[in-house]
This record gives sequence, structure tokens and C-alpha cells, in this order.
Amino acid sequence: MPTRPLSDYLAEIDGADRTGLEALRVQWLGRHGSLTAALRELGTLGPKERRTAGQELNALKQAVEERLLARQRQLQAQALSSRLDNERVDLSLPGEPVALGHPHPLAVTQERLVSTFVAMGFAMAVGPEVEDDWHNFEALNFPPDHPARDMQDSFALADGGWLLRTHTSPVQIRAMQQAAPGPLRIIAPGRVYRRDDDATHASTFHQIEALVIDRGVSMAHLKATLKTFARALFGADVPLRFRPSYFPFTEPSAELDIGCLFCQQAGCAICKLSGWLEVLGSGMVHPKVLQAGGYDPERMTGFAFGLGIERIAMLYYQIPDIRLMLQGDLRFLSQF
Ligand code: FA5
Repeated sequence: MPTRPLSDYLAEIDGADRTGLEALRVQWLGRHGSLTAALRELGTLGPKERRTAGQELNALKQAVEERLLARQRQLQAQALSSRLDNERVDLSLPGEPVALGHPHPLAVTQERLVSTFVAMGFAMAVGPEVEDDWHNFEALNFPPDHPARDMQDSFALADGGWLLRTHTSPVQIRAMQQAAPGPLRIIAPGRVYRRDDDATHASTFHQIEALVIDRGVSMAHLKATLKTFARALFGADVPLRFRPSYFPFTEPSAELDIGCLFCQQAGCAICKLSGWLEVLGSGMVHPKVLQAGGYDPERMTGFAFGLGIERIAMLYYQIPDIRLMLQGDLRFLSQF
């Protein structure tokens, strides 16, 4: 039977470090430990003695176990606090630099264009990217099988009648249907899709549609609006060319070219040696289109145009290939 008083055990525990503590636990309470052996020996005593000795021994064992656990926690807490002391955070160290993003050049261009038009009194309108044939073509005076449909080779959806819109002009029809017979002055920026792919033609690109309908709107208003916008963006000296063109939904029609800023109009691969880059199509709204939108063409007239945002961004930032704007390459994007 162990005869050592409890205070001896406790003193040894309190003086032990982490490894010493484990050694004491094995020495006393392990399979061959002294207290384990003493407890086993209880069986050899007579019933009366066994009860008294058993109570004492179990109380001793429990007190030792509790102190072992308490000391273990104390040592753990000490270890943690000394680690924290050694690892003190130095707030004077400079931080890790955070890479900041910025808006895409296309988004900046769109924002610049939109605010120019909003300042001129245009309101914003939107339309769906998945369109029906009627809004994208028929209401815009492209009858079925009309050869002008080939000018905008489309991505048609399999279930017939639906397509990814090839231009923002279908928003004209939707806006007219809401505003007729009243006046209208809207811009509609958005994504459009065509089966195109070269340095100045992307398969996914962005346009801004503009539409003005009122009494007495004329080609002079259209020209003045286009001049104002081009000069606001590129400066008063920008060379502009208003060139006759054809669209089924405008009559007469014209395209606006801006003098090529890549070669100062000397002729290069981007302007295909012409010195000019086409940025938009425009014209006076065709009477049939006014009717499809719910207007009386005898009372109201209007002009419309649709400009390519990528083309404007190419000119503004001198980006030689339109596809760079769709690739998400940081070597390109971080230059802006
Ligand atoms: C149209 O899309 C007509 N809806 C524009 C219009 C609106 C005319 C209202 C009259 C009245 P066009 O196909 O020319 O027209 O395209 C207009 C502009 O979009 C072009 O001048 C060009 O800047 C741009 N664009 C056309 N195709 C592409 C393409 N694949 N990639 C990038 N920009 C393009």
C-alpha cells in the first residue's frame, strides 16, 4: 500500500514540465503504475480493511488525476502565451499590396457615350437579347427572304422564330409601341450578335441605338446630333464623313465615318487603306417602321442611328484589333 501523503504527489506534479508530467502519470497510473498496483492489492485485504483502504486510495487517486489535468492545462496555457509573446504582430510593417481592378475600356466608352447622349436629352431604354423575327427584322421592314437580311448574318435559335438580336434596332419598335402616339427620344445600349470574325468585326459586340420621333424631325436634326456627339468625344477637329447608305428601316440612310486615327488618314490595315472607319448607320425612320410602331407617318417623323461601341473604343484608345476587347487578357486590360 502506498504510504506517501497526497501533498508529496501534488508537489511533484506542480514541479513537473510537460514531459515530466507524462512520466509521472505513467509511473503512478499506468498499467504498471504504483497506484494501479496498490488498487489491485486491495483484493488481498479483509472486507473491513478493504473498505477503509479502498476509500482512501480512491480519494488519493482522484486528487492526483485532477491535479495532473490541472497542471497539464496550466502548462498548455503558459506555452500558448509565450508563443503569442514571441509572435507579437508588428503593425508598422507595410501591408501586402492589393491588386485593384478598374472598369473595362469598353465599359468606360459606353459610359462616356451614354452620358453624352443623356446630356443631350435622351432617355434610356432596354430590350431583350433573344428576339423574335418580327422585332429584329419584319417590323423593321425586312420582309422574309429579303436580301438585306444577309447583311446581318444571324445566330438563329433552333425552335424557329427566335434569334440572338443582330442589332439594337428592335428596341426602336418596343419603345415606339410604348410611346405612340407621343414624342420619343431614347438611346438603347446593349449586346448584339452576328456571324462575323475579323480585326474590326466581332461575333459579340455592343451597339447604342438612338431614336427621336416628333413633329417636324428632319435630316438636319440627325446630322447636328451626330456632329455634336462626335465632337464631344473626339474633339472639334475630328474629320467626319456622312456617306449615303441603305437600311430597309430608314429612308434616306447614311453612315457616319470617322477619320482613321491610327494612320491620321494616310491609309492602314485597320481602315483598309481608306483613311476612314465606319462607326454607325443612321437615317430617317421609314414610314412602314413608324406604322409598325403605332405612329401616323403623316403626322410624325423621326431619325435613328445605331453605333458600334467597340469601333468607338478602338478609335478612342487606338486598339488595332476588336477581338482584344473580348479576350480578358490582363496584359491588354492593365494598359487602361
Ligand atoms: C445596323 O446594325 C443598323 N441597325 C444601324 C442603324 C440603326 C441604321 C438605326 C439606321 C438606323 P450596321 O450593320 O451597319 O447597322 O452596324 C452598325 C454599326 O455597328 C457599324 O457601323 C459598326 O460600328 C458596328 N458593327 C457592325 N458589325 C460589327 C461587328 N461585327 N463587330 C463590331 N462592330 C460592328
